[in-house]
Amino acid sequence: MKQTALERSIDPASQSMLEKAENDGIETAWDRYEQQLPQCGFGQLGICCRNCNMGPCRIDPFGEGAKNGICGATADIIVARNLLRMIAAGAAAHSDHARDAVLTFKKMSEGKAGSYGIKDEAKLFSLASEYGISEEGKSREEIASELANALLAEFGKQEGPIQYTRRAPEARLRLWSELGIEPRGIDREIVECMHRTHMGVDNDATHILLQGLRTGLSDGWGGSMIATEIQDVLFGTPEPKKSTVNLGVLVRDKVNVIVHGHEPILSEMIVEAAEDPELLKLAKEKGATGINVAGICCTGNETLMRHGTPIAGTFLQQELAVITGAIEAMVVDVQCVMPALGNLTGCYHTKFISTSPKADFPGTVRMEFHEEKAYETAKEIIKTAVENFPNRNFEKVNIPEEKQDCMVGFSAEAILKALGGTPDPLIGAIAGGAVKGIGAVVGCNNVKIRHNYGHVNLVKELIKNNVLVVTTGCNAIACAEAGLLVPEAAALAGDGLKGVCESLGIPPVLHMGSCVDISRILVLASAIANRLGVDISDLPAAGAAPEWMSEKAVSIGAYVVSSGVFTVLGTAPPVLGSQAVAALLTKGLDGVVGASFAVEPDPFKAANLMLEHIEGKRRALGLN
Ligand code: CUV
Ligand code: SF4
Repeated sequence: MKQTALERSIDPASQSMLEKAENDGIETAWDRYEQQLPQCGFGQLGICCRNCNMGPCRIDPFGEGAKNGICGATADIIVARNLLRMIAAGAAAHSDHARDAVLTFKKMSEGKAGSYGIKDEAKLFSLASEYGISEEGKSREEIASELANALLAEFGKQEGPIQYTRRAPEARLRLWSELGIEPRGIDREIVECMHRTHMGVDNDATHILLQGLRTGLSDGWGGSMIATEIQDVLFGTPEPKKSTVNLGVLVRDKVNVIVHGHEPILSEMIVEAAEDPELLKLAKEKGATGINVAGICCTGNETLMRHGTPIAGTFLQQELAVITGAIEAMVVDVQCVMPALGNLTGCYHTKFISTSPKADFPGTVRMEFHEEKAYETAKEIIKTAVENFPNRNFEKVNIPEEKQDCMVGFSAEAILKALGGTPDPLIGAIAGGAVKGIGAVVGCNNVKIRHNYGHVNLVKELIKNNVLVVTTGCNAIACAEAGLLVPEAAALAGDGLKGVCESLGIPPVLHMGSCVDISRILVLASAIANRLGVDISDLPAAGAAPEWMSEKAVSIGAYVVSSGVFTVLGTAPPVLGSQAVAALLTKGLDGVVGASFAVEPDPFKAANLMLEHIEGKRRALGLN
């Protein structure tokens, strides 16, 4: 049975575009999901293995058929190995993004990246001092160059520690070291995952999963944190600002350019190029009143956080944006970009422009980006979009009305500043019970869950129960679309949280950035834990990824839980084919890293699990 638009999304703008897709005879991810049903049971349970060419092997989940692969691998081994490969891929994605950001930073310091500069000097100095780089007698560029080398070394290091892990509370560091899961070098951990999962290497589920935790940590406190920090130096550390979200940010009489993917390196330039007088003049000549840049996914979050550039939608709205018929160019870099956009853009006038040397898709115009000529490439891209404006078929255009105001830009620095420079007022509010605790809600959309239903309901339930929510990624966009990122949303919060938000003038849900910016949440959690002299696992805090889908989310789960934060997943990862692995993830890890996972698709029940956890931590701290 085909789902209706109403069943597919809770968002009215998305519903109307799903209906338009239907009328235009266009297929979306939801249709393709239905074509996939029923999905393969072996795959869902994680019990098929293709790691060598004696296979593929699969284990019979009912215990009647094969219990072992040809090499003798059990369900436990196969499930654990498959999970480790997911973590490796996710950590690789975040960390390779970080590497490129650092390489840009290095080129900038050598004067070889024309249009880039140092936007946050204070952060440059503080990052350098963490590495023991002295400022004396050096230019900013020299310091930047030394810092770039130190950061690049984190990837190829053979022995740890990764410097930013030192930001974690003392007790956490001791625990990691006792468990032998302190990451050594970022690339080393990822390579070791691939080695261990090769046929005939690591064949003990627990042993395999410990490597998963270590690799996750090399992402959260390594790759992701490096990406966040260095992007702040290059583009500025986000500060609170206002913007708008949802498909209604597209403008009928302007050239609409979407930036989609994950890396802000090029999109920063695109935002700038869109204001270039020469291009604005050209836009007028082509009959448009201006140029409108809007984001999707985390590239969108990056430009939103730093410039207030509007966001057109979440992961599952990438196709819907094209279906408006009003997009002149869909500009993509890496990650979470559906190859389906190739066919889809072909049905409209939209130019699909791929920019990363690493990522191409069917039907793209390649406009490869290199730092040396970043601004020129960005101008070229905008020009292509502008010249495409006359090709727009206005009869096919239908832009939903819906757009929502939002307040964004809550970096850890900005939150501390809003609190007057220290976490004390927040700690006071938590101790006094006005704020019960902190909920970190993150992650993607997933067609298996009604679009934004999990995100919005979970977050609403938390704030109603006086849990302050910090958010990143597509959860943040979903919350923004639901109107939760404005100070007025305090009205939806419980009395305690409402009072705190009103006195500070902040929303009850704080947008901390893109997915790599989950590292900002780690920094904030550490600041609070360190101030209290406790471990992160002692804090009344819990995490959730209600609609996650990407391998990156698995790596995030690994580092968030190993950092001591109980985390609820809205969809089950492919591990249920092994009782041992499932039990380890949902219970066993508690005794190891002081936190574990739960799986709960119902956002109301998920919120309850988080609230119970927070209450338990409050009791243990002697709070009420
Ligand atoms: Ni990186 S990883 S769908 S964009 S949050 Fe959005 Fe965030 Fe998931 Fe991708
Ligand atoms: Fe089969 Fe073992 Fe090869 Fe996997 S590694 S495909 S279980 S023989």
